[in-house]
Amino acid sequence: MVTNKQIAEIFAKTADLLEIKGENPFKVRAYRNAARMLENSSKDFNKLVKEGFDLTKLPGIGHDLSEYIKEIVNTGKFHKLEELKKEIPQGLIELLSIEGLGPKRVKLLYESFGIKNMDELKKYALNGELEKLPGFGPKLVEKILKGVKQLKKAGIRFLWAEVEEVAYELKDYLLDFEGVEIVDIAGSFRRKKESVGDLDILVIAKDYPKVSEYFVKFPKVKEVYSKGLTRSTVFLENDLQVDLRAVAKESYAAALHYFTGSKAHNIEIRKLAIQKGLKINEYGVYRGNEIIASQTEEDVYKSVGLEYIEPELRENRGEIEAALNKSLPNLVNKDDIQGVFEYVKNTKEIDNALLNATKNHFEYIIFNLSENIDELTDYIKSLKCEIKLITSIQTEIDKNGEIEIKKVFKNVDLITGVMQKCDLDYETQTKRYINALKNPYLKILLRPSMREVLKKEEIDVDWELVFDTAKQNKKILEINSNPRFLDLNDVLIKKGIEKKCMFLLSNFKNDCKYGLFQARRGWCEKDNILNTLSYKQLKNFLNF
Ligand code: DGT
Ligand code: CA
Ligand code: CA
Repeated sequence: MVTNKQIAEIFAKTADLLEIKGENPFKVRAYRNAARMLENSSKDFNKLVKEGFDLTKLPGIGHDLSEYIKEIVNTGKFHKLEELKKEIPQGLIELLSIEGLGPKRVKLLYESFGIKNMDELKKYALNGELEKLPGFGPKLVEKILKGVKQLKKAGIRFLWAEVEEVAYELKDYLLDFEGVEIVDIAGSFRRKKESVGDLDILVIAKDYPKVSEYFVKFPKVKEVYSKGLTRSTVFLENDLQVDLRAVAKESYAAALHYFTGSKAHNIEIRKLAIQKGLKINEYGVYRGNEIIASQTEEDVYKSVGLEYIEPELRENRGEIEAALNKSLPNLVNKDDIQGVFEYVKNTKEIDNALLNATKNHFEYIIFNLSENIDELTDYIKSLKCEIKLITSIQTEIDKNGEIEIKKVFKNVDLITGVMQKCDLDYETQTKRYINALKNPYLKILLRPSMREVLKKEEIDVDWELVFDTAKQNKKILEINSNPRFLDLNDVLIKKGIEKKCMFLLSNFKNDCKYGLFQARRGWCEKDNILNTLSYKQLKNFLNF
């Protein structure tokens, strides 16, 4: 359901972006007027559209505006705004959320200095250039700087892999302190979410004030934001926020559960507790005033009638129903992996992959080659080892969904494919995917949705149909382990699993751990992952 306010916001945003773009002021004003009209109207536009009411009968609504409102009610989106968002740099749009900066000023900043994002804005604010612009006094510049700082703190997210090292370093640092018994990193970090907003650390310690003193002296702390009796917050050098909380021993399981989240998961658990006449909060599970579960998280779940739910699943995406029905997935583990898929570009990378596979006792390696193919296939063929070596050639898939192979290669077992970047509409793009997945030569689709974590959304196609087609044609979809891509994402993996698709967990720097987290967040069991098969099973499945 779309509210009047949401429609108004879409029009107001459209007006802002048109103004930044320097469009005709009349057009800009028309959108602003439409926004105001919607906000002040006592009519429910969502309802009117759904009832098929002719909006042009209302004062001040012409044919165009009526169509726009219908579009927004029916699709939740406005194509003109979507187009503008593509045209105008994202950073420029973000500048609008800084207090004191409207579209006129953002436009002026862009035209005067080419400022396109917060970092550039900050630079010009600090070097004194900003104050030279008409209307930009020292007060405004100060306000802008404050706004930049707040927004950066509120808005930035980090890749999980980007905070991994410092997170564990900080954990070890805390554990080193006398009297610290337990340290756990909870929050999205524990749920292995591809990106994290901040770190939520829990400690059990004899003397929390002393631990807190020690915590803020961690060498990578840049700024101490607060230091309280049970909670302290700092910012690290890279602007990552870290919250440290002291927890009493008797509350630890409940606290760990609460601060692991997600919030949506917690809310559902709390509802279950209420149904059972219990109360759950970060201090414990209570019946009346008595704590009834506190030793482990298993106890917390048991108290509300559930099996233990792995942190990766705690997103309120069906895990609670599954735990009630005892149908939770048995998530894939690192130990289930029998062989690896490696992107290799030269013989050194091949040697590395071989060493790594030997160390991990893997049965086979699939080498994915995209360049120097003749040289590398010869090299692979010349290697003498116990490990079974499989070669795949990476092809590009063109805008029609056809694979491009420049020549016939010898000693090749498999063909993989990546979609070339093509701007196509939803229908055409879907057809292209379907066509590619029906190609008898293609076995594995790499980087299936072309996404980038925090940067680029997955491609917009009919995923249900794509998964159905992949399943019917026995095509494999990659779960890419590069923490920048993690393609497919967790939500799509889960959809694919419901369609019984098979996924390949590829390696990144000789390791698939980030992809494994993603696979687990997408509810993958062992049987959903191609490279948990033995070599014999694999050969059979892929038919090479
Ligand atoms: P992030 O930091 O944005 O990547 O995501 P989280 O999940 O780490 O969220 P954060 O840091 O805001 O809070 C940590 C956990 O604390 C969260 O996962 C669940 C819990 N929590 C926070 N606020 C609330 C709340 O209002 N209600 C409930 N039930 N739990 C909350
Ligand atoms: Ca967090
Ligand atoms: Ca937090």
